Amino acid sequence: MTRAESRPAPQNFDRVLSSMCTEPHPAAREAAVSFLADNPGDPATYPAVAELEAEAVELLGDVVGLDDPHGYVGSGGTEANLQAVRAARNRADGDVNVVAPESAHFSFQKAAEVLDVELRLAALDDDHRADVDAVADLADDDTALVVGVAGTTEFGRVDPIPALGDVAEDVGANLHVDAAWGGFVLPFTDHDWDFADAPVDTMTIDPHKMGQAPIPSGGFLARDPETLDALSIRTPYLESDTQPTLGGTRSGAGVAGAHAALDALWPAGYREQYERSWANAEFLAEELEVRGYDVVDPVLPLVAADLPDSEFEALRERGWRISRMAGGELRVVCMPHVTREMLERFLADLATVQ
Ligand code: 0PR
Repeated sequence: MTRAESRPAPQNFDRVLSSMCTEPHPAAREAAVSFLADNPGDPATYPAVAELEAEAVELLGDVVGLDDPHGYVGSGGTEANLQAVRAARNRADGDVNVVAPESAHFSFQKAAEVLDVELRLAALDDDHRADVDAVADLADDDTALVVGVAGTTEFGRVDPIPALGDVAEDVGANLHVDAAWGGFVLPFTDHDWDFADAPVDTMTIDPHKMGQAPIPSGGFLARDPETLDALSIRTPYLESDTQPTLGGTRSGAGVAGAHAALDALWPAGYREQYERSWANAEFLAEELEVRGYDVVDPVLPLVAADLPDSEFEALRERGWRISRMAGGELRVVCMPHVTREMLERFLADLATVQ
């Protein structure tokens, strides 16, 4: 066998229920391949990809209710969350803290460690959302950033963003919304979550999750140019003077892929996808309930349910890519590649292991 023949094939998505990533839109895949060698980190040498990035940021602004967005396409949610913490820290004086709900993604722990900032985690309410009183109790004059999550990683919950904005204003802190996963479905719901709904300063929204862009493609957005100024480092030997990004050399594939996905899908394609995903989540939640499982009612297209270990293991043995949350619940993320037929096959397999 040659080395090429023995090389593992890329993941087939037919049984992937555990991922917040998905197959890229065909136009995004094609754009990514053609921009593989372009470096958005050096816009003077690679102006075409820089233009695509500026357009992608404008389109992301439309998604999140921001007329004049400032930001960039980065490596993903971890980088954007870290940059939000960094911008808030750089704009404040002295030792600062960040207040986030316990449901916040673990990337905030990485950010706190890298930036040497205290992270205070607030308790949740009965529906897995940030408890505003608990956040207010933890926030003080040294709080540089209050974090809300719009589409939590484990249960797909939406924190009360406007109320968190009030807390942030009371203590003079920035408000960051982590919509890494939820950002491409929330525009089609009634939730208050974006720059138009609350005094949001910064936001994470990842094209490489629900946005159907290839990996790596993350979004970091800010309301004010001063936020990017607070992140900017001088770049003496490049034609451009400063860089607000964390990465230096960055992925042209990610930028071009994000641009192509947004161009093809915003808004009608994303709306259709949201409606399909939501219908699938409701279907799965109902079918699991009928079969006697405890289901956490979905709010966005993500279903969590209790599943005995033996059944979980048996399903994994059948090739289902499923995962458990910290509390032990099975989480099924109704991503674009998750079709009704796929869920029906999953339920049929579940019946045989029950
Ligand atoms: N913010 C939220 C709300 C997230 O859910 C995630 C990742 C991040 C930030 C960090 O984003 P990056 O991973 O892009 O840095 N949430 C997914 C999760 O933990 C990541 C993931 C994606 C995990 C695909 C597995 C997988 O197959 O579930």
